[in-house]
Amino acid sequence: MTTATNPKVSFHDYQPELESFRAAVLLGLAREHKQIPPKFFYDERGSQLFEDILEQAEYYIPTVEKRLYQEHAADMAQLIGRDAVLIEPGSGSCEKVQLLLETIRPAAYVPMDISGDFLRKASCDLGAAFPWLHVYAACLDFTHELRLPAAVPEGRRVVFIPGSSLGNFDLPEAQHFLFQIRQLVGKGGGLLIGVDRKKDKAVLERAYNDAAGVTADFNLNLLVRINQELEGNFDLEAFRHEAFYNEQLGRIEMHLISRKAQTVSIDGEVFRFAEGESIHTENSYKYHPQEFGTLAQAAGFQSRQMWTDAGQLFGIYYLDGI
Ligand code: AVJ
Repeated sequence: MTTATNPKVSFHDYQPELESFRAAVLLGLAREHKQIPPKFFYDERGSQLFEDILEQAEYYIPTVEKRLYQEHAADMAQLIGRDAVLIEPGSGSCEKVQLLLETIRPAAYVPMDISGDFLRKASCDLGAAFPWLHVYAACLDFTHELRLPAAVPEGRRVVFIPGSSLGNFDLPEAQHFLFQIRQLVGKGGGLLIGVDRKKDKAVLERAYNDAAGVTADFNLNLLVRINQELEGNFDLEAFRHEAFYNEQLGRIEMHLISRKAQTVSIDGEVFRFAEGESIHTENSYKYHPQEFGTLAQAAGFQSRQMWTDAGQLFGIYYLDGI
């Protein structure tokens, strides 16, 4: 389906898991350690709040990563080659890719996102900003399936994953995801991926506890969603945001902590919370370059180059499918 205004921009809706928010919440809250997967943060308000997180000074990733793309765009483009099919799972507002498009000049760009309205707007804006670009937007849950719209032309496939999205996966999931990417791009395809590095605990914890409380709102928005979409009755005042670095597991953990003993009803089901009990909402794994290299290699990739900042906060890797 093409959009009315720009024939080079098409939108393909694979209707990602319509029922699964309810199932994930009811199952996740029935567990001994309550949890809800982070992909459910991203309704329209959640996607907007995430954009706001990217503006917070404490959240160093966007600034550092942006500078790396600006400084090394030519090197990256050289490795990717002209007329590639550039695929971005979890594309959000498509902001990062814009730093590279003029240099890479791909034959096609395939943004993938679970949030349809957001994806639609981002694709149209991108089409307007880059009139030469062919955009094939795919609305899907990339943690579930990585598929290309049939209309996407042939060409060398390169997957682009900025922003350290890989951090949300635990080790077996990350392994599986990289393997899926390797299957999608094939031998001779490529992967350009930004991965957050292990670093000082205080720096990490500040990044997920910004002073303006935007990350807290982003986390708590999950409860707003449950109230709105699943007839929940969470009292937002009775839960608080918590984020800390679990050094042993090499990950930031985000939780929603019950401020008191209470019960909450969702869709007619009642859930009990003890005072201080948590709903685990997100993990964000951090990788040493060596750790990431080993992980990618096991999935069929060979690291060609890594770019990092002077503070060694963040790494961008280019890898070949082998
Ligand atoms: C989108 C997974 C990369 O882990 O840093 C940011 C999400 N959560 N602040 C991250 C997030 C809270 C982000 N990733």
